[in-house]
Amino acid sequence: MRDEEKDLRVRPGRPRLALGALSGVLAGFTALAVAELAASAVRPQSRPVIAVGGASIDVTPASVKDWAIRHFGTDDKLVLQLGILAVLTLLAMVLGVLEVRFRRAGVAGVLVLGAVGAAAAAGRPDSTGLADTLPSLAGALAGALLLHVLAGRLTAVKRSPEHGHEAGVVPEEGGAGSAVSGGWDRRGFVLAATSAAAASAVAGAAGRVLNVSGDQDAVTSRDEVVLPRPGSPAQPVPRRAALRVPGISPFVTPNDKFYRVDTALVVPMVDATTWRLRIHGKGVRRAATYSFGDLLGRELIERDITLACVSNEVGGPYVGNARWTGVRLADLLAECGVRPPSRGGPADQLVARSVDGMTIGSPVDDLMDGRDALLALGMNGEPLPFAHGFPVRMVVPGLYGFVSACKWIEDIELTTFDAYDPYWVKRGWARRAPIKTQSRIDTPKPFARPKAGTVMVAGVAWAQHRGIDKVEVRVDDGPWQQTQLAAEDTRDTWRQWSLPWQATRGSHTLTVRATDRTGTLQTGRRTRTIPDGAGGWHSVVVTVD
Ligand SMILES: Nc1nc2c(c(=O)[nH]1)N[C@H]1C(S)=C(S)[C@@H](COP(=O)(O)O)O[C@H]1N2
Ligand SMILES: [Mo]
Repeated sequence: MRDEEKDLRVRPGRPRLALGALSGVLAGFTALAVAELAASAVRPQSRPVIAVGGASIDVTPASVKDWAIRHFGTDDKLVLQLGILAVLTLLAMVLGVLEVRFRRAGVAGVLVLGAVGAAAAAGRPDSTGLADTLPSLAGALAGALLLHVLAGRLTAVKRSPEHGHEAGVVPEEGGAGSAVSGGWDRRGFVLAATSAAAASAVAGAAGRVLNVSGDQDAVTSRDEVVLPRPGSPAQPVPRRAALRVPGISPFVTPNDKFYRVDTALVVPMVDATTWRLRIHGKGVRRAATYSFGDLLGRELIERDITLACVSNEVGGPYVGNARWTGVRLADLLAECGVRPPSRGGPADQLVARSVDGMTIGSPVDDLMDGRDALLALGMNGEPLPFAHGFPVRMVVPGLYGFVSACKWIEDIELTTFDAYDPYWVKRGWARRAPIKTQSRIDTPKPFARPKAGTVMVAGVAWAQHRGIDKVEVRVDDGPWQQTQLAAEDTRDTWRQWSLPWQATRGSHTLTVRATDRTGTLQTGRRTRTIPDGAGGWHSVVVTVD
């Protein structure tokens, strides 16, 4: 910088700090757009927001995660991504201002953010290596460059072509039509900003399209799956298993209504034609690898199984019932020479690993005790939806999803509970988590205002693999009244119940409790979801008019 320019440089006033903030936001936008485009050459999961989001899910304490699931449900991931974008926007504004105020500080900040994104991407459990850092690095470089250029325009001291004097000496901010004024290059700034914005929009849109079309092989492979007729079909659902009470959960949960709980910010899109499942580990005498075709060619069994999430609060929505088609996991394990500990096998834990690096551990004894532990390929008559684990997932009656229901499974390792803690266990959840007997009032809804007279109280109760034998409802502090149970489908499914209640005017509390087939009454002791599932009775307060 020439001395005269240094002398003439003016301290940026408020308007230019605002434009600095805008420059920061533009640089951030450019960085994300370039990263989007770069990710299409690597993989969608390597995008910085996804990588940082995934990493933050992994380091989030179990209680916070549980809170997020409770409050945002299946939208928790959207909320997380919007949160990250909001934080990034704020940081970008600050870095933009810093860059105008103290040259290079903002640019350095952008590069640091890029390094954070790159580190997060490389550290993801499903990372493919250094290539995953490319989108963050390319994005940060582009963002840093743009910020440097824009801040340069904002602090430029230039000769004004029209007036032929140093712009810096013009005291007030830009008069209309002057290219340079108040110590900044207005025309240059507008030109750089608009062209960068336009180029980024194009790059970002192109990247998005490429990232989506990269999933086409997976979509095609799913479209082409024809599920053979199961060799061992499920018995038809008894007609009287489904009560006709308005507001009760449908006996079979439709796929698009089935709850979804997982850590995947981007649903893994797996191509079934290249998918493989490996079974190996302790006590596996014949390690084996299966293709999707191998599994489809085996005898398929079809079973109704109710799946429940350990994060489901008393009365919560994270439970669903579906008809699953798949292969019996115990057969596959036996083929590989696996013996359960009860028959002298050395491995007491089966760890399932998914393509996105999730690990889920189940007791080998449970999987091989005769229950219908499945490697499921089908859900309610169609191939698994991508969000529910296509091409293959585990489903085990009687165990919470986090210790049994690995989606997008690609590896099964036999090990011991002593030797390995899977994902959720590392985060404070239980190693073993059989389903707790639970019941839920579906109707009336909390704070409903039914009319006095007969009000149908109805809902579902579940104790998978034990079965439900009794459901009782209490009005206020009255006696427990036995409800009418719908027919049982199987002991692995939930059971509907109903009670016609002669409702009297005023506010009332309805409470439900179930008894399972072992004779055990659902505990009334309220416990948190962590570490092994919520306990307690579900209550609903209604006002009868
Ligand atoms: N790969 C993978 N599998 C997973 C999970 C996950 O986060 N990743 N979450 C588990 C949990 S906690 C539950 S409750 C079930 C939920 O299955 P669903 O989303 O199909 O209802 O999937 C299980 N399988
Ligand atoms: Mo779960």
